[in-house]
Amino acid sequence: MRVTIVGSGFVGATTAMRVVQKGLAEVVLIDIVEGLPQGLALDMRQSSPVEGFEPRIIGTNDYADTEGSDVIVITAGLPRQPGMSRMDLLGKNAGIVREVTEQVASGSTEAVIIVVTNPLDEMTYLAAEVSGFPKERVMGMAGVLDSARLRSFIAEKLGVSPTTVEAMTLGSHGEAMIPLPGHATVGGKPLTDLVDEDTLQELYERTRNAGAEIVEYLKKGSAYYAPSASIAAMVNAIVGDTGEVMPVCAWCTGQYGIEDVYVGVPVRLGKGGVQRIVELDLSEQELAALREAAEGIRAKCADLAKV
Ligand code: TXD
Repeated sequence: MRVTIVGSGFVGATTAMRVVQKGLAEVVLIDIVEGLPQGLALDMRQSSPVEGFEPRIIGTNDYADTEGSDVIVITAGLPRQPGMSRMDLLGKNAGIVREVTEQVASGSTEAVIIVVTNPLDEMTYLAAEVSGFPKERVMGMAGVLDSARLRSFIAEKLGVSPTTVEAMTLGSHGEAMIPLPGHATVGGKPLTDLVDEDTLQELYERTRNAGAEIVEYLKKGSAYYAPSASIAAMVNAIVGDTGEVMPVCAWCTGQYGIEDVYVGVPVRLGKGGVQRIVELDLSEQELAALREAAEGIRAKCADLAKV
């Protein structure tokens, strides 16, 4: 199995490290900056005897080296600066995502693409359009991260291990995410039995702003440890054909009454990408919010034609 990671910045590099360290696949790390992916890959290879991993990792600036990849992760682009919204990034990153998708897709026509670059939903749509790949082989990473953030905040609030917390968010990435209180559990107990409504809202609010909270601290650049962990979980599901259900930015074809648009929904992830969109029992309110998020994304994707 071969995974190409386009963009060797913070998210790309930490993802590469996680993928080889977990032994999931060999990795090709590529960037426009000469020497950067080569240096990082060399450094990571030198950690292999200590960490005890075997997969090959190379760094390159040449797309010929990425040929025959099974999974392509697109992280190339500019990260948000303090005060910058994800939409501010649209124009800048659309050009980059268009260019890298054209180059990487032609040599790996059977690959599954995971888009990470922001604004996530729109960049996922763009990569699908530019690659011409079947939509089930192009998806975006956001829901796993938003859900992980919510799960970690719940665990902190209740003073329990984060491994005992299950929760899922759907919809658009970030500010427009939709938490599903009815599907959140702590040690198997419904979250709604353990915290009051105010606490629930406080947890959701913090999750919505989680990316911005980190950007404010870091000043330069945005989060990468939780994002790369989330990407690696998706790579694991695809290369290992695990069939795990995860919230992913996926192309809907009528599920939840939503058609022909990318939006965050639970999917069964495995060989070949999105194997099925899972239709959960949602409340009227959640369903309405999901449809609204989908229409918001549809409108922003139409803006792509103008940039
Ligand atoms: O949940 C999510 N989807 C996200 C998204 C979570 C975290 C970060 N998110 C977005 O990922 C973020 O807003 C950015 O749009 C991307 C990458 O974030 P990262 O923090 O890794 O940014 P860096 O460190 O600036 O790295 C970007 C790299 C950098 O090395 C550039 O040289 C490279 O992208 N780059 C390119 N590589 C190849 N080809 C081209 N054209 C190119 N342009 C820039």
